[in-house]
Amino acid sequence: VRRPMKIYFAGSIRAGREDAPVYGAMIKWLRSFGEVLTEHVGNPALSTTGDDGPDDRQIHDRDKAWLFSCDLVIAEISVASLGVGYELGWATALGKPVLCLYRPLAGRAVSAMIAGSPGIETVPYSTMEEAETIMEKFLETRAESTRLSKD
Ligand code: 6IA
Repeated sequence: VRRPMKIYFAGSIRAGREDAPVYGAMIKWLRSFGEVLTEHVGNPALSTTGDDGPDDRQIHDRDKAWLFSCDLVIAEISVASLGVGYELGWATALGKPVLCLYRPLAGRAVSAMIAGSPGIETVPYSTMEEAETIMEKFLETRAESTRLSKD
């Protein structure tokens, strides 16, 4: 019996919400492939300071549990975020397949700890259509390797 794939989507929250609509579009597209555990990342109305919401310890513990239980991680890293980098470190340590997407910007290069990690596929894109093609290829390859490793 195949359960739906669990996808952990990572994107900047306190490091800046200017790409929230991009995260939202990616999450919406990813929903047809599986369960996206972190849908709030794409919510443009998400408050980043938090008054009545969960406290930081609760956010950390819940996200860490999702990271442990996910099948793979996809991150949009055009807006560089400490939290996303931390999640990517854990994801690679846990052996999860990781895809990082970014829009190349003049004068800014992706951290060597991400671009140079053998456990992370770091791929540039410029249009949403391109991003979808990259994500689809990644998801297909990962679904395939999951099947193969079960035989
Ligand atoms: O350092 P950053 O805040 O940019 O880190 C963003 C990453 O950390 C995302 O990929 C999330 O998975 C995780 N994260 C950070 N803050 C939150 C959060 N806050 N809720 C869920 N995941 C988070 C909600 C707002 C809160 C302050 C009330």
